[in-house]
Order: sequence, then C-alpha cells, then structure tokens
Amino acid sequence: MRIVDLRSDTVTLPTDEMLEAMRNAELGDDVYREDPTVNRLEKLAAKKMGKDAALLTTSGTQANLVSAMSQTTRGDEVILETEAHMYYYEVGAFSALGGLIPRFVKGHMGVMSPRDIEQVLRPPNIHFPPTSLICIENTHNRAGGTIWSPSNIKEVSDLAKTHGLRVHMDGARIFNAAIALGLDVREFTRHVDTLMFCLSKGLSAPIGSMVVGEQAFVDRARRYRKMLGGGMRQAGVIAAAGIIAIEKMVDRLRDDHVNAKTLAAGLSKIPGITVDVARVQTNIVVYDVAGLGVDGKSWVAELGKYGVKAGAQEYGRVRMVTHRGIEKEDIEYALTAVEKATKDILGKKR
Ligand code: TLP
Repeated sequence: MRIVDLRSDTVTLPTDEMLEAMRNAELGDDVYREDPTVNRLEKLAAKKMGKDAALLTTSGTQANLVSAMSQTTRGDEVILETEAHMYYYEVGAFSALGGLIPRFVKGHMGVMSPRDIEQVLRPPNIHFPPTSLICIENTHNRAGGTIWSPSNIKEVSDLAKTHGLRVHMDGARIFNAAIALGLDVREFTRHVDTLMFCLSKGLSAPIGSMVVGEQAFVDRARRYRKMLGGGMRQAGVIAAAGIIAIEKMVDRLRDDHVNAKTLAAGLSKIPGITVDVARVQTNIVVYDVAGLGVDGKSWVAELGKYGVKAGAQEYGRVRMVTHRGIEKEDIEYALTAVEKATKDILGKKR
C-alpha cells in the first residue's frame, strides 16, 4: 500500500548529499571544541541568524531547555503562549529541570499581543516570582504553523525591553516563516535575544537543532547542554548534514507551503471537515473532523487504512504536515483517501 506520511516534517530522511557529507566529515572531539565540522556549522548558523554565536544541540527540546535555563534563575516566571510547544510537548522540562514557572498568555493564531502580555506582568512584590523571559514560537505549531511577523516580534521585544525582560524565540520552523513572507531570516531574529531552530524538520537533516544568541549566552548554554548529557564527541557527523540543511534546503520549503495550501483547499470541500484555509500560512494544516461525529484518534485510524498518516489532537482536531518527500500527487492521493474515509465513517453511522 502507498504510504503518505503527513504526521510531521520530522519524518524527513537525509538527502544523499547529506549522507555523503556525513561519511566524509572531518571530525574531532567537540567537547574539547575540536570538531572542525561542528565549529563550521556553529559559525554558519550564527552568521545566518545575524548573532554572535551558536551551539549544536541534540534536539529542539534540548535547545529550548538550555536557552531558557541560560537566561533565567530557578524560581523565575516565564511568559509563554497557552499552547506553546515548550509547555505542551517538552515533558515539562523547563519546570522539572529548569525550575521555571509558566505564565500563560492566549495568542491570536499563536501570536501574543503586547497588550495581553503587559496585563500579566507583575510588579516586584514579595509574593510573586520574578519574571525574566518571554518565549515566542515561530512558526507556531499548535496554532497551525502560523507566523509571527517581524513587526509582531518587534512590538513584544520593545515591551520586553521596557520591563527588563529577555525574549527567546522557539524558531523550530523559522525558515518556513522567512520563506512564506519572502524575507531574510534576520528580519525575524533581530528583535529577539536568543532563538533556536531545528535542522531536523523541513530542512531534512537527521539530527540536531541550533541555539543562537550573544557569546556569553551561548557559553552558558554550552555548560547546560553538557549538564544535560548533550556534550557530544565526534558530532561533526551530524553537523555535516546540518551545514547542507542550512545552505541548500531552505528554498524548497516553498514547495511544502504550496502543497499545504492545496491540501487545505481540498479538505475544505469535503463535507464534514472544517478547515480555516486562511490560517494555512506555512506547511501545517490543522482541521476539524468533529462534524463527522468522530474524535481525532478514530479519524486517524480510519484514514490510516488507506496508508495516509496524520496526527490526532483534542476536540476532533487533526494535524497534517507537508515536507520533502511529499509531492503534489501525494496530496491528491491523501485527499482521495480523506474522501473515502469520510464515506466509511458516515456509512458505519447509518
Ligand atoms: N515538534 C514535533 C512534536 O514534538 C510535536 C512535531 O512533530 O511538530 N519547537 C517546536 C515548535 C516544535 O514543533 C518541535 C517539535 C520542537 C520545538 C522540539 O523539537 P525536537 O522534536 O527536535 O525535540
């Protein structure tokens, strides 16, 4: 059976060029800072993002955690969007390991307004944990790959400065935002203090995320990465693929966005399925199957019978993500499968 895996862009496999580069990478012990390929990747990532320095981490989760730990003190409060990945999908690491307390602000399509953030800022008071960091997510995963524009970021950054707070961007998919708006990625990074981005999602590298910011921050992040067991030795094997990810895999994200829009438009025509097509700004499509009288989990199981894989969320929400390896024909196949699965479900109910 044909398999169309739309669960996530994390399922992308390395390109042949990446595998070749991994095989030929110049290596050394990166804990001693002697791996030339890692050093090259870190320099490249910092330059791309217009910051001083960068650090290769094992995953996006580790990157976010070391970023938060490196600019807070245990017991601090951190402002997060209600559905932030850092809160929702990172095993509570920033609280469990970082000792941080989340303070939530509901965003509009994942984007928090400075006004709403200001409302939750608390004056110094013996009763309150001090707030030190605002985290934003770009693109916002659970909102459906939605973009924080450079002006949205600047507004929040200005507010943060006024209150002496720092801003971290979970930019796991920041290149998707840049490609979608046709802007240099630095437009998105100039107003944040720190960010992380993933090499292992749409950019197709097998492993790794980068933490980026000023030198003193990256030095602290390096210590925390070691503390968390993320000090890797001949990590040039990973970095070699990462270099190709940054240099060669960014522009093709455009295709994923076109495919996501086609998918959303097709889904919107299928009775029982609700999707806000305007919300589809990058490579993530979140739609609703509650109209079919099923929950997300049973829907995903029905669709799976046709080889199409999707991710179930709450309240009948389903996520599909486009990525390298998903072609126009796969989208057509997926849409046909969705139609068939809908009929199967409605048939069973009769
Ligand atoms: N997201 C994964 C899952 O964890 C849900 C996915 O399939 O989308 N920030 C954001 C915004 C992410 O979407 C992810 C991964 C991460 C951080 C964590 O990256 P990894 O998986 O490398 O730890």
